[in-house]
Amino acid sequence: MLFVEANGAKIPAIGLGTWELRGRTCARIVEQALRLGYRHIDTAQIYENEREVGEGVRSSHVRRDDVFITTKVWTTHFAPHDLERSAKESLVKLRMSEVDLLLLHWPNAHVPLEETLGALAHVKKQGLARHIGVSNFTVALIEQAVALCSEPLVCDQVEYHPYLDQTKVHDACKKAGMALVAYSPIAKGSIKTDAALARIGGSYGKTAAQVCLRWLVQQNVVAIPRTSKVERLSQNIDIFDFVLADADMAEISAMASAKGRLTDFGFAPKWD
Ligand code: 1BO
Repeated sequence: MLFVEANGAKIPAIGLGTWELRGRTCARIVEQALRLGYRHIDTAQIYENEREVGEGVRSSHVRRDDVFITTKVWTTHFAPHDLERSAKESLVKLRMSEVDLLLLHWPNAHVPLEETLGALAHVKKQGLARHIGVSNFTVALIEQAVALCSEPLVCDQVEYHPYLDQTKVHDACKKAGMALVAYSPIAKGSIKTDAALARIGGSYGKTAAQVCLRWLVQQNVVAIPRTSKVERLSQNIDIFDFVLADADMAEISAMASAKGRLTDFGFAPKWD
């Protein structure tokens, strides 16, 4: 497994995303993923599965220190006391003494960013999170956050796949020494049937989804594909034995379109 290093954090390049995985399915898939070699699990308070993620980690018998766990604070808990309480609640549900990475899940214009970041940095200093970062932040918000936070931010977790151009956000992350973590990296499954990616994969003996994940990792991006199918788990980490040629990287990068974004909400920021 490759790692992406960012402001002191060493993040496994492929993680398991758990958005919309619930109950027994979630616990079982986390356990299976760890048994297959995953060392990075991504959850969030709003996913309502932190308890099951913790259960899956324990039943895998992989040492806690060997697993990189990310969770996220929901936007209604951005006032300083709420943020600290929320982080503690997540740890109780996970049955862990700290997470490896704690993120602000989405920007919230109704709470001053400086106050929220102050609380996030405080939670880190208390030892509840080894690293902190943000999610769904635009370039302008990344720049503000970096200027306001007393502790280093290690990533911006955003939607990223070949159909969505994230060059500006990626450049802002690089400038700040932060990693870009890609959620929905196979575009909610639509990459699997992409003819161009399947053709490229043919010359490497890989599937379209594997080519897509390799394209992300080869840009030093962390990807957190979600699946509830065990056979897909193995395929999604079987991407470290080939290298995409420059021409293939460029062809995939040219697929992005203005309509590529799949996750948007009324409360989202004005995207770059
Ligand atoms: C509402 C959750 C979006 C992805 O984490």
